[in-house]
Amino acid sequence: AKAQIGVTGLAVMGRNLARNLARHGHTVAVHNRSYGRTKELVEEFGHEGTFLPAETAEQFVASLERPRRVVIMVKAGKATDAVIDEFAPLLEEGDMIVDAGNAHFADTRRREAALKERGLHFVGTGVSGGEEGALHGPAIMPGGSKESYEALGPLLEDIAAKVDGEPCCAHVGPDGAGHFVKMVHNGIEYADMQLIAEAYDLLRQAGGHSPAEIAEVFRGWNSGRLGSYLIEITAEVLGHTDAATGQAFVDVVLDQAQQKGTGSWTVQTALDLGVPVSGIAEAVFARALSGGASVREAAAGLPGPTPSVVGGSLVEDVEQALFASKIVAYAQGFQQIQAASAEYGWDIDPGAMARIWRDGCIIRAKFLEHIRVAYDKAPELQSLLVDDYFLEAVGGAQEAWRRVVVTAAQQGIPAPGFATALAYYDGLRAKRLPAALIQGQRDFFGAHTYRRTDREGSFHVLWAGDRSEVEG
Ligand code: NBP
Repeated sequence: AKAQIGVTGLAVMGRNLARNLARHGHTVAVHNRSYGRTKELVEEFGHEGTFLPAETAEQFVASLERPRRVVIMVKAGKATDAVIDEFAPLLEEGDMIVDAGNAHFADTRRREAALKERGLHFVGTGVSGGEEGALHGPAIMPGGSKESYEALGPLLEDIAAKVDGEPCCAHVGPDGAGHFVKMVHNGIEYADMQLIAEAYDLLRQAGGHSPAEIAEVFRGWNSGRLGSYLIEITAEVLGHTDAATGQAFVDVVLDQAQQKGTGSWTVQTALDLGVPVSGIAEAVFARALSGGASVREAAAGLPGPTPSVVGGSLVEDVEQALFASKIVAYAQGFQQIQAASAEYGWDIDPGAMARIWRDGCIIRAKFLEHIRVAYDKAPELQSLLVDDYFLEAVGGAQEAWRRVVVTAAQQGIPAPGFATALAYYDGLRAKRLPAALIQGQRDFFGAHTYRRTDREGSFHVLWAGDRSEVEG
C-alpha cells in the first residue's frame, strides 16, 4: 500500500507531525537528509502506526499515492529551497509540496509562483504549538490554492487541535497567506509575553509581592477572562524554585531575552503596510533592550526613583491594564492581517483565524472566542476595539489602566507595552490629533501641501512670501 502523505525533515517538529499523522491511522512516508533520523523514528515509534521509511528522495516519492502530498519540515531558509530543488523534479502535475516550517511569507510567494509554473501546488503552512502541539494537535494555517486545500485539508484537520469538535485548521488564503498569519500569530505572542512580564514586574516592584505570591495571582487570573496558555505557564515558571540555590527560578535566570526573528518580521512587514502594531514593536524592542548588556551597564547609574511599595488596588488594576493592553495588541495584529489581505488579495476571514487559534497554539486563550464572535458578527469590523464586548472591556478598564501607567512612570518601572497600548487607544479615540501641526510643518519646509477641514482640495501657504494660501 502507498502512503497518503509524506514528511521529509524529521527533527523534533517533523518527527512529531509524522507520528501525529500515523496515530490518526494515515500511512506516512518518512524521509530525512541523513537516514539516521528516519531509522530512529521507525525504531522508536514504529508501533504507533504505519510508516514507510525511505532512504532516498526517489524511494520517498515512489511510496506516495497520487496526488502526492509532500510535507517539508526543515530549517527555514536555504534548506527549504534545497529540499524543493531536490523533490520538485521528481513530482508530477497536481502533486503538492507543503512547507510546514517557519518561512517568511515573501519566500512562500516566490516559491509558490515558481512551482505553479511546473504544475505543482505549493502550500506554505503555518504550524503553531511547538513540539508538543505537533504531536498532540497543533493550530494549522495553510495557504496555497483552494484546490490544494481540498486534497490536503481533511488530513490536516484530522491532526489539528479541536475545540468542541471543530478543528484548529482552516484554509487561510492563497500563496503566502498561511505563513503571513503564522508570522502575525508569533508577533502577537511577543506582545502577549511582554505584557505579562510587565504585569509581573509591577506586582514585584510596586506591589512588593514574591514570585510565589505572584504565581498565585496568575493562577487566579487564569480562571477568569485572562485564561490562556501563556498565563498558565507564567504561574508555573514563577512558582518554580531553582534546585541549585533554593531561590525563585526567575531570580537566577539572566534577564536578557532572545528571539528567533518572527517578531521582527511582523514589525518590518507592518512598517511596509503602514499598520501601527506598536504593541508588537515595543515587545521586540524590549527584548532587544534587555539583550544590550554593555549599554545597560553603561546606563545603570542614570538617576531615577527607587520603587517603593504602593498599596491599594494594584493587583486588580494590573489585571485590568493587562487585559486592555492585550486587547489592543490583538486589535493591531488583526488589523495587520486585514491590511495584508487587502494588499495581496488574500480574502482572509479574520474570524476564522481567531477560531483556529483557540487551541493548539501558544496564544490559545479564552478571549479568542470573543474575537471570533466579533468578526462573525461584523466581518468588516474596522477595529476589534469598537466591537461591543471589547469596547466595554477596555472602557471599563481604562481608569485602572491609566493608574498603572502612572504608577509605572512614577516608580521608574519600565512598562512600554502598557504605555504604548494606552497611547494607541487614546490616539484612536482622539477627535483631533496634532497630525494637523505635522502637516503644517511639512508644508512649511517642503511645500508638501495639506488638506483642509472645511473644503476639498490640497493647499499650500506661501511661507516665504506673503503667507497667502494657494491651491497645491
Ligand atoms: P530544525 O529547524 O532544527 O531543522 C532540522 C532539520 O532540517 C533536519 O531534518 C535537517 O536534516 C534538515 N535540514 C537542514 Br538543517 N538543512 C538541510 C538541507 N540543506 N537539506 C535537507 N534537509 C536539511 O528542525 P525543527 O526544530 O524540527 O523545525 C522544523 C521547522 O519547523 C523549522 O522551519 C522551524 O522554524 C519550524 N517550527 C519549529 C517549531 C519548534 O517549536 N521547534 C515550532 C513551529 C515551527 P539533518 O537531520 O540531515 O540535519
